[in-house]
Amino acid sequence: MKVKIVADSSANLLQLEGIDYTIVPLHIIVGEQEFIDDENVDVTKMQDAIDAYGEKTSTSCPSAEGWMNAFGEADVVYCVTITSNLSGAFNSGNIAKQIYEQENPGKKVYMIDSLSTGPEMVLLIEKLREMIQAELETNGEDGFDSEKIYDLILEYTKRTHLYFSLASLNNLAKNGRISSIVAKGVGLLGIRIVGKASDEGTLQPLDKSRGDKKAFVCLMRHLEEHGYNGGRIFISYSGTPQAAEQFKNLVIEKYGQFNGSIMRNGALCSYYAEPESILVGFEA
Ligand code: X90
Repeated sequence: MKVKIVADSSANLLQLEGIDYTIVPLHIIVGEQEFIDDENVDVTKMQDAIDAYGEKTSTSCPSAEGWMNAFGEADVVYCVTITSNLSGAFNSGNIAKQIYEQENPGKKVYMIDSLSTGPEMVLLIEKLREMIQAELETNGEDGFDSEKIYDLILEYTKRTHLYFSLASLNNLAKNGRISSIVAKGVGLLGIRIVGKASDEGTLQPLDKSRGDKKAFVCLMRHLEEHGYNGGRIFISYSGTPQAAEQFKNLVIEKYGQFNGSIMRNGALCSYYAEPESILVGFEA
């Protein structure tokens, strides 16, 4: 029996050891050019193309066909998507699930709406991997209880969160992913928006800070208030890694350890969380 994890590219996780895993890319559209958010994408080149173009750019979610191809031949698929409230990825995934299950009686696709993106998706993917491996070890392929793992991952999503510090809301606002009221007044040099993924899977701004240092103190306070206590944590960054390293050091100062890793944003997250931004996914 083949068990597989599939995620869209907004997780910023190209590979996963020890289990069958595939990403499905979102696309970034810059005039005539289309950047496919897979292992070959050149994020710097994309950024340059956006700057040079000067007109409205956009993104698109995977098609149902894209998802179907990623399911491959697997008997059980766990599919983790970016929030259904800001992208059509979860919807197209559901269409793919229906077709796949109809065409392959007995096979099963579980759709998991992260109501988030980036490093919070990584938490879900890592947890799925651990649970799948443990289940295969304990009960073997014949006794594999796929439904149980689905229930447990939905439980786990209640303990995972995404907070962020964003350097700009430009592309979010231009593409209608936040209200224009929220975007107003933002974009000044050095201003950071600290916020979180809401329970509904939308962007909820919490504070404005001047410069990374203040933003990170603020971000850390929100983590604590939200029950972070040194558990698993992933940070993703756009542009250079310095900001992520700085925040990691704050975590170490405060908790004596950094139980996770830092990763670079792919094309989709770099497009919306513009250079100098970081995303922080953590367990509480
Ligand atoms: O389907 C598409 O074209 C993709 C649209 C994605 C829109 C949102 C991307 C957010 C990326 C920005 C900061 C975190 C916000 C989290 C809110 C849940 C990252």
